Amino acid sequence: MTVNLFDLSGQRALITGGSSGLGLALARGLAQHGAAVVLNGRDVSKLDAAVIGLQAEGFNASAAPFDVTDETAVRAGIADVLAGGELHILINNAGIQRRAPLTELTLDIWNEVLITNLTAAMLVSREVAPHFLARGSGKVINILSVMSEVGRRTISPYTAAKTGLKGLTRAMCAEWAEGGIQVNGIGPGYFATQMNAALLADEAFTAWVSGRTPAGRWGNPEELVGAAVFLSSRASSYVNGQVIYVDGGMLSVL
Ligand code: GCO
Repeated sequence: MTVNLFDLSGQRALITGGSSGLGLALARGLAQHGAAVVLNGRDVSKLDAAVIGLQAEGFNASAAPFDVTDETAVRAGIADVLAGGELHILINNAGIQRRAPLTELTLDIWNEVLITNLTAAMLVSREVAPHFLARGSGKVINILSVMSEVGRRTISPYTAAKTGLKGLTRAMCAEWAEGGIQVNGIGPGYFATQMNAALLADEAFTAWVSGRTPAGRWGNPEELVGAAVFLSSRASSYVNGQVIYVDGGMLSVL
């Protein structure tokens, strides 16, 4: 009898920041492997357009519009998601990028990045975990970055947040693994997304990424799906507290 360890049929996944970029690519990828996907976002029209697009492709997709940085909104939003059915997978993908030299950084920008890229993952996971623990199973995937390992000029809040998210991944593992939850991270390298539009428009920077990445190119959002399907599936039932870097080799080579 053939077994497909990566089959997500019967699973329901919530993807924060799911209406565009890597989040939407991950939602489509999990749906392609059988999961029902719930897309979260703050912009309702953008979110609805993404959901309608996935539904038009024949996937089971729905919207969960709430602000992942607002504790009260998260509590109500997760209650709504759970009222719609069981949840099995949480992908903490929501994130922003704000580039500025540290000496010009405002506290507002620092706080905005840290609360969106780090605190939100805690708020959403803290709300979802009790349901996973009650069932004795669940998957939490935090979307880190190569900036969880290295720094680059002008992105200090993002780097601090993504490094913190690596630590939070391990902390969640420490508290929830015994309860049947696998918590892991995925660390993308440089991917061609809207968040990086300014970088992609900069020929010198794009050339630097291609030269600094052993694969010699930027990643395509759908290239992140494999790691997400693996970490969402039975194939990773004994994988916990780990980070899979999908970076074309960038972190492994000087
Ligand atoms: C930047 C980029 C990076 C990448 C990604 C790498 O300004 O250097 O936004 O942060 O997008 O996060 O993993």
